[in-house]
Amino acid sequence: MLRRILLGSALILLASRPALAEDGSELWLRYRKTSDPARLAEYRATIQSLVMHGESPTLTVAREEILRGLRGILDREVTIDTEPTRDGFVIVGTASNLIPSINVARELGKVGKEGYVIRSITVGGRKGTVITANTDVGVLYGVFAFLRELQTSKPIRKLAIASGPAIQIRMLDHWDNLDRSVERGYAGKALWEWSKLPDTLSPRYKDYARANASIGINGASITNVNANAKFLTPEYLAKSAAIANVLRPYGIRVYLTARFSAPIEIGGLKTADPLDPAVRKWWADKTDEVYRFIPDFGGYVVKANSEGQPGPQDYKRTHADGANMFADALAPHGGVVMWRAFVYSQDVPTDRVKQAYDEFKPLDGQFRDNVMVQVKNGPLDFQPREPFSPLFGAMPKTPLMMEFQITKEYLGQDTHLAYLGALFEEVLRADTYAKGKGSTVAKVIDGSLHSYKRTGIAGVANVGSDVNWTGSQFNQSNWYAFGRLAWNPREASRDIADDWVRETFTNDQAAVARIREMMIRSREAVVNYMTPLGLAHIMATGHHYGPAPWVKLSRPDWSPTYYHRADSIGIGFDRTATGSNAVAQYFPAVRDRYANRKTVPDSVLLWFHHVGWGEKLSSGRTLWDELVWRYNAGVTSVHDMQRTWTNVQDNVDPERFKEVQSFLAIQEKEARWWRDAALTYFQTFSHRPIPAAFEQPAHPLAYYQQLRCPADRNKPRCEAIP
Ligand code: GCV
Repeated sequence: MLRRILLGSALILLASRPALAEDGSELWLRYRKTSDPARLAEYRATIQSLVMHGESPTLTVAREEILRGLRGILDREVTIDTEPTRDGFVIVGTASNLIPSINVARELGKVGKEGYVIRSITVGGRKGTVITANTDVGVLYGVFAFLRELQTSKPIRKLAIASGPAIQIRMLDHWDNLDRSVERGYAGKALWEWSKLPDTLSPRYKDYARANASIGINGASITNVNANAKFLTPEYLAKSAAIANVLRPYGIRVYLTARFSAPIEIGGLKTADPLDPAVRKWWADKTDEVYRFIPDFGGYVVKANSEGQPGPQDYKRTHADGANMFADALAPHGGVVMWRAFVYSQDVPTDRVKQAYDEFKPLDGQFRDNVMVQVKNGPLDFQPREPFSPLFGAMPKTPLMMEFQITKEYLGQDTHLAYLGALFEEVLRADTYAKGKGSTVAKVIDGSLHSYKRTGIAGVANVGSDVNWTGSQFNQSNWYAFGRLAWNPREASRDIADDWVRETFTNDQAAVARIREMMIRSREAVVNYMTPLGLAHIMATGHHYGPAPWVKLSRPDWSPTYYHRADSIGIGFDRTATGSNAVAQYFPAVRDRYANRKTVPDSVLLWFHHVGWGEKLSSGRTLWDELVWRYNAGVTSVHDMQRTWTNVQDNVDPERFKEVQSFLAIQEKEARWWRDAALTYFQTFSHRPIPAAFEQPAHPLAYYQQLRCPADRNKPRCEAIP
């Protein structure tokens, strides 16, 4: 009787204990108990004790992480041993911390400073696993990689993994402001609580560092490229230093954005001329001061003479003069300057997409060794699809960094589901033909094509103060995919999505496949319902959220009409020799393919050509019908995504299931809005009907033109959209 009463109260207790909230805050580091019983038995047998020698802040966090991960995944504690004296040991450490009988020198010789080796081994007749590296941070990366194997339910009895990063600097660029607003941020406020720093350290800084280290990110530029000189004052350097102290054990270096006019604004000088000795001395002294605060400071990221930012051209100097001034200040400390190539001006009469190449290509060879030129993936501005920037391959003497945008400024921001792994992969695999076939963009940025001594890749961060970090559950996958591709730009985005789904949601085979395929197709869905066939920049002015292809501003280079050029004859920007000839900036094989109407892929057709409404495309449809078809395909894809998500309901926790479901509903509504707004507008030029087989727009053009959709996610959305 007593037993029954006790049992009963235990049940009540269990029932009343709140379930662990699945709010997305744990990202892909959830470390839940392995669900497959056979796999769990394998893990418990293979992982019984942890042997870990060596002391350092990085090894301490590696130990913390492996214990935390194993506790969750195995659902029990592992024994801590000093020697591998039993089967199922896991020995972790740099080669110098391992016991001499473990010889992994050959593998370690191949993985570089930050790489790791994970191998199943036998020591003194005992079976176990070694996680080792040449450096402490390599060990940390190895720990995360091992935990990933477990989280993705891989067999671990015969491990033989050796991996090192292909790119040296793998960083996030935060566009975070002093007031905690985030330029193009859709996940709440900035992570950095400037007013509380340096005395208060949010626990999120450490979780941010863990998440980054788990995917190999080793740098963070923590301030907006539209820079504020105040960040370079001692008061703010102390705050940045406090952040750097938290990130350091995780192998992450802090970078800051440098406002070109800082010598005037906070230095009391009359000029910021990069050739002026007083200015040069000011930057040298300032940089010495930065290193006193942050001894392992990575360097500066600079946006100059771009969108109103000050720069060397204000003093009739070149971008090389400007970049070299910073480079000289940083060189004694081993720092680098990342000089952005995102420059264009309405005063330059050429096609905006030509301007970065025209400006920077002639400067190849004029930059100091510690200058890296940071180039956006496409020649315009992070559109749902652009061809790769022609600068890739064109500057063999200057290390070019890739700049991707993880925050989806032009791809539906927080609510629309668009897996960017597919976009990143498309760009990285694009062939520049700089040195013949196979000269991919990946080979440019990993340095192998031009033997760059420095290599780097940056992603504009999508993280903020939201509980789920990124504004939506699926936006986490873009942070994840960026890190994974930064480590290995040749990895398939599909495999990365597979891992992410397993770590984030479920290991159920069928559900994984469904969610993964939904992700893979999601980017093309967005391309189709926003900017199919190579259209670009037809988003609403300013916030860039909804459609506004009709907008014509006093600045043509910000005007949708400038980009789509629709008229009674057709649509598209002629960038061939009969137009702006931007296509000539590519190497001949690419140039000829894009310039020729017969060979240009449909995906970038209207980027390079003005095409008649009635012209036939490869599908056999006229351009107009193809446009209608694609816009509708985009909407249909979102319906498919909704169906897929419903089908995995049983495999996903209710909290996150609901959130994703509600966002998909927004996406469906807004995909139709995009389609109907764009088609009713373009129809005023084509004068062709939307074939009867397709859903007809619910409203006339004037209705769509008066809709306003605020950028701020906390304001009401475009509720009136049918
Ligand atoms: C930081 C786009 C964005 C701007 C951004 C700029 C850049 O134009 O809309 O917000 O400014 O790119 O990359 O510098």
